[in-house]
Amino acid sequence: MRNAYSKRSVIDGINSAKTSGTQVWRDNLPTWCPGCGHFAALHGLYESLNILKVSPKDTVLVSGIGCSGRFPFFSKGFGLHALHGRAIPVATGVKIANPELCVVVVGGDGDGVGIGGGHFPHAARNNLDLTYILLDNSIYGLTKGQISPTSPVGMVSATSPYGNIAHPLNPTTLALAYGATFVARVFSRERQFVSEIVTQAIRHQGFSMVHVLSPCVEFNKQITYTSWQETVARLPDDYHPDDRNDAMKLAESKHPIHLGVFFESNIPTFEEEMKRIQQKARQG
Ligand SMILES: Cc1ncc(C[n+]2csc(CCOP(=O)(O)OP(=O)(O)O)c2C)c(N)n1
Ligand code: SF4
Ligand SMILES: [Mg+2]
Repeated sequence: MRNAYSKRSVIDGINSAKTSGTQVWRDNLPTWCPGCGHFAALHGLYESLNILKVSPKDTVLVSGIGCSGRFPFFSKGFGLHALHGRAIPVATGVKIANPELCVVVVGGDGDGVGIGGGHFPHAARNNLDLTYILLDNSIYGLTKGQISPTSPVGMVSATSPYGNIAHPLNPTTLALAYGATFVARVFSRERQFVSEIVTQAIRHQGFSMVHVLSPCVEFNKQITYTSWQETVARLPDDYHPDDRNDAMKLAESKHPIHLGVFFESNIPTFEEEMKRIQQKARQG
């Protein structure tokens, strides 16, 4: 599998990125390991912002800590590298201070459903107009390979030499249960699809969550491009993402792991409600 990410293919990837029309978004070259799933997610985000014609001056990328947390360093626009697990509250402050900004939150599985797991439900239930890109590699990548809240039972890692005994959380079903108004899952091998779905997520008015299956090629030897490739499948063509219970059933499936938009609904955002209450208060 690693052969697919030879030095040549990395150079080809960089060259094709140079001609993809996303130059406006690129800053420093990513320092991730060659083949890391986070590359496709980053490029998918560049493409989405390009498609939506959002300018860097109107964009804020807020991240937590982790390999995933390095997004703001590799993108133009404003960026905040927050504390571990605290990207969502920081992004909440940014969005409330200036609702005109396009605010994208990026974090890992450890960051978002481990240490930061208490913030995710509240941003979702409040329907803040944020896009949350959750990069799930089922491991703590930056700290070199400890089990995370999405690691499967039995997984051997630096902190589980005899196999993980805790049951994994599923970020997609969590987002649905928390009341997120746009919930999707993608696989970082499919960059075009990543950018299509992230574009829809940013367009969505309200809290959108994109769960990205994003392999850590360095430290996770169990959850890999190959293992996911063998298990993923697009949602059925006739599926309509308008029923939370139907979405939950499909999002729970492990064979296959479905990809696509599970759920979307349009209700007032937190910012709209805040404006309404401010007007009411002014009227006395
Ligand atoms: C308060 C705090 N606790 C622990 C750490 C150490 N730490 C840094 S990144 C990380 C886990 C990152 O894993 P994940 O969020 O899955 O991101 P990945 O690196 O896999 O993309 C941990 C435990 C920290 N920086 N701050
Ligand atoms: S350690 Fe894993 S998550 Fe971090 S850059 Fe390398 S492959 Fe990616
Ligand atoms: Mg991780």
